[in-house]
Amino acid sequence: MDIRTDFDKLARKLYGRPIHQCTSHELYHVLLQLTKDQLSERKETDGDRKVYYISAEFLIGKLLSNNLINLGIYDEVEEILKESGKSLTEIEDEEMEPSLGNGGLGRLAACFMDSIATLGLPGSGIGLNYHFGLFKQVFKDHLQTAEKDGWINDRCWLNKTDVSYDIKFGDVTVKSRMYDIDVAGYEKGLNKLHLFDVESLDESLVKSGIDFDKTDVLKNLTLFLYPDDSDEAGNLLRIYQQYFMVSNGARLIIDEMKEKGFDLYDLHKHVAIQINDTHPTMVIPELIRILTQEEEFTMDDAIAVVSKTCAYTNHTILAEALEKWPLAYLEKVVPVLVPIIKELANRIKKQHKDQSKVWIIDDEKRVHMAHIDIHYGYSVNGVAAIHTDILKNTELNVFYKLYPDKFNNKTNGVTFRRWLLKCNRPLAAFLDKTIGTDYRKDADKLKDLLSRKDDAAVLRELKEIKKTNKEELKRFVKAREGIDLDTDSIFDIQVKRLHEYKRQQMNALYIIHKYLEIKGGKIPKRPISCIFGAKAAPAYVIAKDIIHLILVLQEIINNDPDVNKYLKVVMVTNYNVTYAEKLIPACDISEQISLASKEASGTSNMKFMLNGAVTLGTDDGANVEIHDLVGDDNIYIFGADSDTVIKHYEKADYVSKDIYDESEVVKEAVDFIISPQCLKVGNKENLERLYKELLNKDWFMTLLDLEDYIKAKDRIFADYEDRDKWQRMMLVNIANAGFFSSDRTITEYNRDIWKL
Ligand code: 26V
Repeated sequence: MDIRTDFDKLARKLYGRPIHQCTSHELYHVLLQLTKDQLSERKETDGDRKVYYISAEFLIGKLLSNNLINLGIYDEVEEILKESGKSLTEIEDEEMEPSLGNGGLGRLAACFMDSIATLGLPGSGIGLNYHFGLFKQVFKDHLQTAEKDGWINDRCWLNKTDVSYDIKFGDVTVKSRMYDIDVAGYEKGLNKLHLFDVESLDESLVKSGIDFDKTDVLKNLTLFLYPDDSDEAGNLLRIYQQYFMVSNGARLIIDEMKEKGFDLYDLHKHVAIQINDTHPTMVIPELIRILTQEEEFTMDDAIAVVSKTCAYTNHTILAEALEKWPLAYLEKVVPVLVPIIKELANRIKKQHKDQSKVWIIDDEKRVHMAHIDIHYGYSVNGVAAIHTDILKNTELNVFYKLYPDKFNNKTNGVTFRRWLLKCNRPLAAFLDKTIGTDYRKDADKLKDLLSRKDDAAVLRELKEIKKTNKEELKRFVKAREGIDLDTDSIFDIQVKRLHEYKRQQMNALYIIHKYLEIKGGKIPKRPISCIFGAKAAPAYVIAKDIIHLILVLQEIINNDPDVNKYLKVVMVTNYNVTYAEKLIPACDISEQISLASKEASGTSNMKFMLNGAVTLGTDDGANVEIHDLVGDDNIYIFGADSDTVIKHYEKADYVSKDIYDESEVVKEAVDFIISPQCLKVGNKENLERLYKELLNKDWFMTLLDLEDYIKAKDRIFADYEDRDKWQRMMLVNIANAGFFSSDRTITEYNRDIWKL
């Protein structure tokens, strides 16, 4: 049967009406069902060796369009809807986006699942079924507030399975339930994302905002992703979550081994477990526990087998983000694991008596989760070349000396299905027409575009596509934020989690600088729209202050008739995958301005590049590799390099106040934060705290790079006026983006680590 017949039949069956008489709400339901039926016709990819990608986050985004693309029925469905006077975009609005991730790390896991499926590799994702995900960001009085973000209903992609386990904690036993989401590969392949939930969960525990009783684990365990960990109860809950995830995962893996008739002593021959950051680290002691206590392995055998099965990916060098759980917390939540962890720790301590840096349990009785992974895993990888180098040479140097062969780099990637074919249909159609469709399966083929870099018609078309996408974003922003964007202005966009090291505050200081310049009569050649999207962790005070400053600037600048013709500021509400899909194709300038050495990779930099934006960034993370690929002429790099920054930290010789005192431009911008104008709109407490932080601490060296940033930004704005040059830069960036396909990344993981 064909799609048209199935679609119509299903509409009549579910709603007793033909397609053209159904509402968007009804049609979403019909298409969900139709797609699920199609997915169920694909056979799950299987094999004698399988990877399990365990991650606390899978930021999957909406799935309808993506599934339609990967099933190869998008165009047909779009056509059928069009004939009935409906649009797929409207129908997509009916889908809820699950916010099962914080940012890059979670989105990477989702891109990896897409590539694993597309490449036909046997592999499952293992994670948690958070009912309210992260949080929904709402701005009130120029401040971020958090609300719950529900997504689970009878119209979501979850399929209930009959897999359930009893998970025993120190004080309570919890019954789990596994839910699956099908992950379709492009044209072929089907894999499963397994999300574990608590049977006894009680959503009504959440009263106002995102507050809830943190002590009642039976009812709260999977309510939220990373609940506020600023207090002990929040921290304990994270440990409950992590153990719940890995214990379910370990049981599932062992059950699948047994079902296939494999010997558990051969676990490492049939299974690779990729540990996504340290959140799933307890899978190592948990597997050892199960094998020794339930399967009669000796400790030596269990450790040997598990160590050959688990591989660890590091996603950050920030010390505060590397998990160290107090042993006392683990004793409280997972007492059964503590003897195993102690045994693992003792073995290391005995081997490395004088090297306390590599111990698993430190003098303060804290368990260093990454150390478990490095000692008892067979692979340690960073996520971009510079990041892996810093791990080897600095942060994890003692471990690198012990295990040089374990360390390897896997530069991140993004799936081109979502970040090109889905989010930028005009560009995909243009590429199909200009270089053929091979790039869809072999991203390197984008290079064929390079031969057209002096073709005026091609360049003109690229410009028109950007304009179309800017108009689309303008409509979206108007509807969501009530703000008017000028599509002739330069769209300068910074979207990512709010963190001081990512330096949204530096971007804000530039905006102040430009505002003051315009007020002083220096009018830019072309209007500029500065767009931000970022959520701040609810307990991260300075991050919320930075959001406050941006919202205050938005209010002042957008309402100043002298300025708003030339400069606009938009902080979009509740930035998520859906918003990213609108922002990225419309972007001219991609802001990637982290303090060099601190951004492990970044992945929005890759998405922006692929969609024809030009990077303005520091030599950090994957920017370094973008720079290598496109050359000096097609990227704007500024600021101190990572060696300089690392030296400043070593010598502790960075004093932001000195820079402030020496530079009039810096002083003027920083002082504006506590100017009467800002204080009239914003809160004294928030603004003063941020001002003082910049002057007295500035741990992430914002002021160090500010002047250079201003210069680079003025240079990039000037170059934008050379329209030919700019369009050629767009083309060169798109053509070189093939390296950043997650298909390439997963091919490398498989070649070097999983060997499926
Ligand atoms: C976590 C936390 C939590 C506590 C407070 C401070 C803090 C700071 C950073 C983090 C990041 C945790 C790991 C993470 O999300 N890393 C991101 O992983 C992406 C995918 O590899 C990568 O592109 C980003 O550069 C990296 O920041």
